[in-house]
Amino acid sequence: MNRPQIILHHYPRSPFAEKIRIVFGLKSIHWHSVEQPRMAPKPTLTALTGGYRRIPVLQIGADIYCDTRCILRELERRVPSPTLYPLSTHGFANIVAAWADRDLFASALGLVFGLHGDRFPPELHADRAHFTAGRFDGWDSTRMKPRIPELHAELKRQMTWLESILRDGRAFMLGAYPSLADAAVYHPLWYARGNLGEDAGLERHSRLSNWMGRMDAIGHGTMTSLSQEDALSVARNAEPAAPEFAPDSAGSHRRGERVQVQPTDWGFDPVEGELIGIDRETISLRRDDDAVGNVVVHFPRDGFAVTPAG
Ligand SMILES: N[C@@H](CCC(=O)N[C@@H](CS)C(=O)NCC(=O)O)C(=O)O
Repeated sequence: MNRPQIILHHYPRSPFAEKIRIVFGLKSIHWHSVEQPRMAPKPTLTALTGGYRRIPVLQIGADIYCDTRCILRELERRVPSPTLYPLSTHGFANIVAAWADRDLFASALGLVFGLHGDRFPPELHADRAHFTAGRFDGWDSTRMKPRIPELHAELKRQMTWLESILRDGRAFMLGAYPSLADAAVYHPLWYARGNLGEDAGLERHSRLSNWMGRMDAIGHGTMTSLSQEDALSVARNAEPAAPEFAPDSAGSHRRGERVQVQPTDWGFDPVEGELIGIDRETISLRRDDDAVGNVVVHFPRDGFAVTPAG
């Protein structure tokens, strides 16, 4: 039987994409890489998603998974071993990941934009200003510059916490095996190290530096490049799978209603479609698109708002 292609839409320098790539390594996954621009417009990506432009996006046939939380849930379902939640670490791993994706990422990003904002082209600054609609300052180098000392202190404090977790000699954040917590802590530090070098201050935390070395060694699995056009035809030639939803957790939402789904933190482009399912973890919308035909777009509940379309 042919295994469905696992396609990642991403760009090399994206930290959230690195969170997924390292999980490909952890699970020894063979995947297809579609490189997308780091700024809007991203016409092939938004043809698949219906407007969502953040990176990364996972595509499996005509199923489109937005946001790393939703992507990882699907990867864990399809490739359960080795698990992202070894030895019942589900709750801890998710809590650490929520902190890393938000707080650790915000200090790493703020410091990169504060220290090196002038390295980025004006178009990128304009794009990120639109992207955040002034509600998240991390990508704003003018606002970040005066905060550099505070951001340095914050990142140092966060790295000290992580160093102290590793003090008992454990190999990974939650014990002997790598988990979601490791992937989530890794991506902001990978981004800080890649952009700030020694200024990131990792070398001053020897256990954390060694842990980074162990994470680097995990790699990205094996990868084949795919063109944006080929990814669109994969979607056109596939039918969306029929997902399962947990009963009794749809709240006031009804299957079949037209809704809008929108991130609540940054990148507020809404996606409209027919609600085909919703539960505590996932929101799934059907869309019919001229370029890609019938697709189902999946989002996590966490960090997304669902409202009636209108
Ligand atoms: N919560 C989202 C965050 C995704 C995110 O913010 N990605 C950044 C790149 S690392 C982005 O989309 N930046 C704007 C862009 O690339 O156009 C996730 O977990 O996927």
